[in-house]
Amino acid sequence: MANNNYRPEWQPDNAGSEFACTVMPGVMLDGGNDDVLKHDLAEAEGFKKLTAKDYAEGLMNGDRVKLSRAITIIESNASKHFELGQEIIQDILPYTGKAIRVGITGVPGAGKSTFIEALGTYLCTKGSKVAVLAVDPSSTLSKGSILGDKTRMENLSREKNAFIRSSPSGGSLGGVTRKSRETMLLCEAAGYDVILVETVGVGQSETSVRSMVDFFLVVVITGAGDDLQGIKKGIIELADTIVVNKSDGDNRLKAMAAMTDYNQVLHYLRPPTEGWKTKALVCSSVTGEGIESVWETVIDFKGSTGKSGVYVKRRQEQTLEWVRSMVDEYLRNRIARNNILSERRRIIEACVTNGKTTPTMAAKEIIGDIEKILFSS
Ligand SMILES: Nc1nc2c(ncn2[C@@H]2O[C@H](COP(=O)(O)OP(=O)(O)OP(=O)(O)O)[C@@H](O)[C@H]2O)c(=O)[nH]1
Ligand SMILES: [Mg+2]
Repeated sequence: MANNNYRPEWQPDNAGSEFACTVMPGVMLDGGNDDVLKHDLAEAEGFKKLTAKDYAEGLMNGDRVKLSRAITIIESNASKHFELGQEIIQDILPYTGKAIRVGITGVPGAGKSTFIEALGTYLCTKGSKVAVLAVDPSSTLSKGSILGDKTRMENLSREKNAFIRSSPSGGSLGGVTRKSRETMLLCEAAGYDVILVETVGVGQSETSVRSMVDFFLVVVITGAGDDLQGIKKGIIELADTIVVNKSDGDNRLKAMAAMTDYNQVLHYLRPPTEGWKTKALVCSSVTGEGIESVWETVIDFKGSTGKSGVYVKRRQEQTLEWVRSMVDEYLRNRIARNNILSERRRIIEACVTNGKTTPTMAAKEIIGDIEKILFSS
């Protein structure tokens, strides 16, 4: 450290105020006299002392601070937090499941966050409590994305009935998905009746979000003349509705034309939800036009799939699938982390590559090793 002002040591000696960068003092374990630090530590102590029951009661009374902290516990990778987190989930479980869970995806820049801002604000004015979660299971690099979103959701973040939370970052795919699902349950117990989940990043996030929501909405835009190719067919096949966004100003007619094109394509695709016909709609997240009819579509969906039993059946399947995927992931990790197994596998795989053993024999040997090392007691 160059001097007592906690300036970084690489800063030139004659640096003026244009070097705005300062370095925070480190955590003083004892003898520190920093009031802010003491306050933080005291708060962290209190935080630890709360029981699962305290959290459960707090969040059911609509205490947003306790909700936030319960989510932090769920997101923590520490094992002591894991136990507490599970106890909280167990306590609140009877009070979950009442919200409608809506997943929102779309290419970067399609306007997902702006759409959520418009829809969320609309729902709050109608008396709903709206929780917005961003899920990014595919990447640990986009930790900062929610910061951009907070500014894009400026009105919504001021609503007292809205709660916005970024994705947990880091950890395995299954870990992030678990955290997002449990966060959703916490929000439901806290009385949020609409959960909007934005997918951030690309890759597996769409399927992972599809597997945790009731209704899946794909936001698209008109563009360089390749509207229908611009978005992967696989994603369209997951959609319960397609929303052509940015239908305003000069773009309005183009958006309407795109909606017609999408409706034609949808005609030939099998919808992902039994008994529900996926339709394309238009809206503008800036002017708000069309937002209400998007929501009416969600309500229609809930009504008709609720009546047919598809709604409940999907939730049950999703929950069981989640349990199975956690077991799968546990087993995969245990195998991958075992050094002896890794070394054995490497040798056997080399034998396959150079033709010394057949794929079937190799698989048999690898499985034999797994049985012997991990499962023979
Ligand atoms: N004209 C117009 N612009 C919009 C509309 N919706 C979003 N935008 C603009 O489009 C840009 C991207 O919007 P975002 O909401 O950040 O898009 P996103 O899909 O969340 O983007 P990522 O989170 O980066 O994937 C912003 O500049 C918005 O102001 C709309 O309905 N009309
Ligand atoms: Mg966004």
